Amino acid sequence: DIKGFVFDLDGVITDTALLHGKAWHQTADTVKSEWTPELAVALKGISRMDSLEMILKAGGHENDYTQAQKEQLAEDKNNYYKTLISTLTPADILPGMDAFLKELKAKGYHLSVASASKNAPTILKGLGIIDMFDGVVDPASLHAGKPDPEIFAKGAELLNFQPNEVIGLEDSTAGLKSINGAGEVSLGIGDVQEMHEADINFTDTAQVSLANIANSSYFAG
Ligand code: G16
Ligand code: MG
Repeated sequence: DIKGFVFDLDGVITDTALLHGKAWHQTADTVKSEWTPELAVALKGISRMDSLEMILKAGGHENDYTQAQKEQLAEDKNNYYKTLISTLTPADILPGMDAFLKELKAKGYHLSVASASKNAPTILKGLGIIDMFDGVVDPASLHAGKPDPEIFAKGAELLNFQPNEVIGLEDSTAGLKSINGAGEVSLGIGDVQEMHEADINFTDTAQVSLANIANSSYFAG
């Protein structure tokens, strides 16, 4: 029986990818790597330092910076990103997700967040929904980020549920691998092709509801 839901944040609850992209674009310009839409997609769900490495690599600059310089670049990105997320309000919750969260709370499900973002609590507060969650996984506590199963396993542990008692929601392939590796039911939001490893797939957040989940081929098929 499903008792809880573990939510990715960026791309599932709100679209911070646009804001991450804006900030990383500036970093890419600084280090003279080309900023492309493909790179923006590849960074979804990837931790801050791993994202920086991918941006440096894109321009062949991975050996041009010391560790201290890399940490400074990541800090500069995060400072700019923090000014961007300071403007978030409940209006920035993705379509359908506010109603879905309310539906889950009304039915007594327990909820947690498995985001790679160290800024997740700030974002959830801005969106006005932090109180709906029983726990937020601290990404600083992880040995490995997505696609490793650890973050979604911890999301279920926070709720004291077994992996097969929760549904994990994700919009990134790295995140889906984490959910599947943890042995949870995976719900992928996005392109069918990109989300083909998901147990349940919806192309848009607006389609996510308990009724549509129950009617999916995974549960009703
Ligand atoms: C998010 C974004 C990633 C970002 C990561 C870390 O993951 O998708 O692009 O690099 O968080 O964010 P921060 O720099 O704020 O710690 P998720 O897991 O919420 O999709
Ligand atoms: Mg995401």
